[in-house]
Amino acid sequence: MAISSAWLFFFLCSLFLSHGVLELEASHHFDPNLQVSSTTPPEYQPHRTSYHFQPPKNWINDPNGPMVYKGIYHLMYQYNPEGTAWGNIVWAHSTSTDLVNWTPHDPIIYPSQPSDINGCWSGSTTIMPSGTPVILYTGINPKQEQVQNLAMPKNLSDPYLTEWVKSPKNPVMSPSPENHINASSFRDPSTAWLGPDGTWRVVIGSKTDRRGLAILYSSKDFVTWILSQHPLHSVEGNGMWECPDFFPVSIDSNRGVDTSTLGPKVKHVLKVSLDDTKYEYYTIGTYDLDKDIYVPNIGSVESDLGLRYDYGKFYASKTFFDSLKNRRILWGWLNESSIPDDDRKKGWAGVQAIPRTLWLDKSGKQLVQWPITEIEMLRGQQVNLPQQVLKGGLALEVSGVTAAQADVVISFKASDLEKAEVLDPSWTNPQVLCKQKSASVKGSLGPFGLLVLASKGLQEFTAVFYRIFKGQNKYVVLMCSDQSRSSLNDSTDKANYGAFLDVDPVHEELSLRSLIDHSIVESFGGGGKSVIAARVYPTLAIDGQAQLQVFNNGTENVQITSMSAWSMKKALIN
Ligand code: DQQ
Repeated sequence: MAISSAWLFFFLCSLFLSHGVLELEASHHFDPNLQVSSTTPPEYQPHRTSYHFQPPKNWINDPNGPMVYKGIYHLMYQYNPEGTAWGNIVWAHSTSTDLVNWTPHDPIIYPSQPSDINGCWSGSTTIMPSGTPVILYTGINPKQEQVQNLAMPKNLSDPYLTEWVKSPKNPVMSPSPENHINASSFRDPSTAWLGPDGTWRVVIGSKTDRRGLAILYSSKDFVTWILSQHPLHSVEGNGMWECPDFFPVSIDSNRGVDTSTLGPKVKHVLKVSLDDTKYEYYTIGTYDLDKDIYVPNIGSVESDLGLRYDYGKFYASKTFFDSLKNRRILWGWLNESSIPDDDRKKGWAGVQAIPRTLWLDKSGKQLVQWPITEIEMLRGQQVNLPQQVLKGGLALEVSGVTAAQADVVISFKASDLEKAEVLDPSWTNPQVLCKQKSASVKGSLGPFGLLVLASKGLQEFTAVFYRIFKGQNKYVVLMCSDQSRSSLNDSTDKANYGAFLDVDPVHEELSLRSLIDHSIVESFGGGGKSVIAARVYPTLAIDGQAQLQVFNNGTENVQITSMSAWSMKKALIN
């Protein structure tokens, strides 16, 4: 551990270098050449991940139908077997006994009948009361309409469920002139839930003009579905809702509950993935089964004023109830921030975030997420820093860990809170604030946090940090993930991400955990109250050349109350 002399260099350089943000469209790419660009990925790949889920090659996007069946975890996902851009989509399939190491199987759903001949898009699994899983997924029919299809396992005694059969009744839900459903915006069935009235309900993402919709269907037998008179919920102005997820959370415990659980002990969560922005929002509210409507709590909204699972690059997520360990687990897709041609050269694009356990915070105001504990089985060599004061303007290098493949946990305590900068009331957007006040912009209480995937001379680094501001009646904590200096490759998207963190620095320490995996920095602030995932492509800070530092670029001292970092082992993935 040594005080980094490079810190001053980084700070001075940053005054002169541009922090321009190149926003890449995070949507599916449609380049026809890249849709069939499959090659053998090069042997040496500094950006390939070691413990995040990905197939050996090609494009992946949304997680589909995650579940546990007969003790085996299943993950299906949108996959292009032929190229490194979105296209030719099938449901690829892997299984695991620990959610960390994964075995690949053949795709289970691919175009084979009229109702999905032009594509097998996202969907979900529902576990029947008998224990049998069934899949509802979106198919694209010969008229390019989006319809919903049903599939069942062929052999229930096979815990790996490698073969599935499609219902001869497909499609089981379709747009028509009578039902006024928009045929090009009708997709991504959720996990269904069963009411005490013996009726199944499911929501499908849609829109009418600019109104985002969670269209509701009901069924007694899971085959014949009836469109409800009204959606479960809808909001004017935010466009197409993709991948809706609707589930209960316990109000007095961290334990997950089955998707059909109702009653006074639960609140409900509706998450929507906004096609327009490629961000996800969730609300917490109340589900009235008799009226079949969901009403978000007052102030809980699907917009930038509302809550997100992740304030970085994270999309098309889906939860499932893990009946083995009574927890709800969240999967989400981390898209690339590189240009499609770089994806073609490396032979793959897209990874899944580390599965996260998710529950309702004791305040009832938001969800909390934490990496599944199983991931800790990969922790190897551990390094700790002793408690100490980190003076303003200084950085410490943490040596002895594989900094490109690590799990880092740190806590800070700030004492001179009265010296915090005053929060301008117009600073309401945390991402904009993190863009304006990047890691190199000196403050008073902050920026302090981690420099990860840092090169020796700090020509490259990703900074994950906090700033504390004095708000009107309380202190406000800003969490940022600053990618603006993450790579010397200027073609990548280096947008900064930010979130406000609901932690009171007067009484609480500020904890931060970052999972670093070559081209992924997944950071959990305040024990998982705000989460930011980023994709970065260093050119110097790779493998053994990457460094980890703790830094304080504020004028005031902060205390490091605890810090541990682990080298992470490689998982056996596909
Ligand atoms: N991806 C799928 C769609 C979904 C979108 C297609 C979200 O079903 O709406 O690959 O990323």
